[in-house]
Amino acid sequence: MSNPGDYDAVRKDIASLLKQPEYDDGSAGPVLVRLAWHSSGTYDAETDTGGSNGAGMRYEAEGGDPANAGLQHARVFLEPVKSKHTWVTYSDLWTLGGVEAIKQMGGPEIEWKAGRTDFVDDSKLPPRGRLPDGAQGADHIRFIFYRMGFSDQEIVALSGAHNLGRCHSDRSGFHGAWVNNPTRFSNTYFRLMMSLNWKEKTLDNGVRQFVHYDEDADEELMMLPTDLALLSDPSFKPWVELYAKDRDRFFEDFAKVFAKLIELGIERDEKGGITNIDNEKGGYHS
Ligand code: CCH
Repeated sequence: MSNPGDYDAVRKDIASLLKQPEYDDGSAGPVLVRLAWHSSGTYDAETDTGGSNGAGMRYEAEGGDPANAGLQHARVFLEPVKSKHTWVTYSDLWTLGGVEAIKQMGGPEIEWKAGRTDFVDDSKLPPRGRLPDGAQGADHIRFIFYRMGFSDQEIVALSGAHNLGRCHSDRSGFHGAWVNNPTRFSNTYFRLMMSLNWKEKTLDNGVRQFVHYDEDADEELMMLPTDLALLSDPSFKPWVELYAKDRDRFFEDFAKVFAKLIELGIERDEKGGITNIDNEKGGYHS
């Protein structure tokens, strides 16, 4: 147990659980980043619904969305941190988990603010189907990310998170990692997207993705149809080119846009206190 508000103690415990020799590429980091993203990425600016507040993924309506398959691993990894620091809310813990994992994997420092609550405000519940589908193209990506209020530049910067982790046949149906070292944050995803020769492949389960095989590498690399849509779209492409050649600019832009992602749906006063959450309206208690 730590003192309520001691987020440095929480960060330390997140950092020390990242090493998981038995899991994937030996790190819980990538799946924690995906948890932070999926908990926030349900936001709809027009109706002001969805977003990280409320940690709705604990319940079947959101947690059982097929788009969230596999994220229970991330939640289980974080559970000992929650048991130790009982005062931290799940919604703060899940967003901080992503931020701390990115930092520990060599990525930028991302601004993170506390204060999310675990009350599920029934009037803000997102319907299923708000997260992107990797089998689609540029129109779909814009439809999903414009709904949250992101620009083309921000969409490309955020997509750079695919430098981390991998696809799992039993979760999304896609298979493989985007880069050879998927537990190190860098701009390699953009560099490989531009420099390798990607070939379409239909997996045994019928899912279509793009692959590159190099004899010297341990494993075939992959790209989703949505990843390569960034390269074929005239407004996305210049950002892919910039981030492929300017790592520092990518880190800077990624840090800004990830901070924006995890704040979607949250309004704060000058002191950082959240002003638009009504605990009284909560439908469930944590
Ligand atoms: Fe992603 N992502 N993502 N993604 N993603 C997957 C895995 C990760 C899409 C589809 C998939 C973002 C945007 C998109 C991560 C971070 C981000 C997988 C494999 C699919 C499919 C899931 C599996 O099988 O386990 C699509 C489509 C889009 C946009 O169009 C954004 C934005 C972020 C974060 C900023 C991370 C990290 C992973 C790896 C997870 C892991 O378990 O290793």
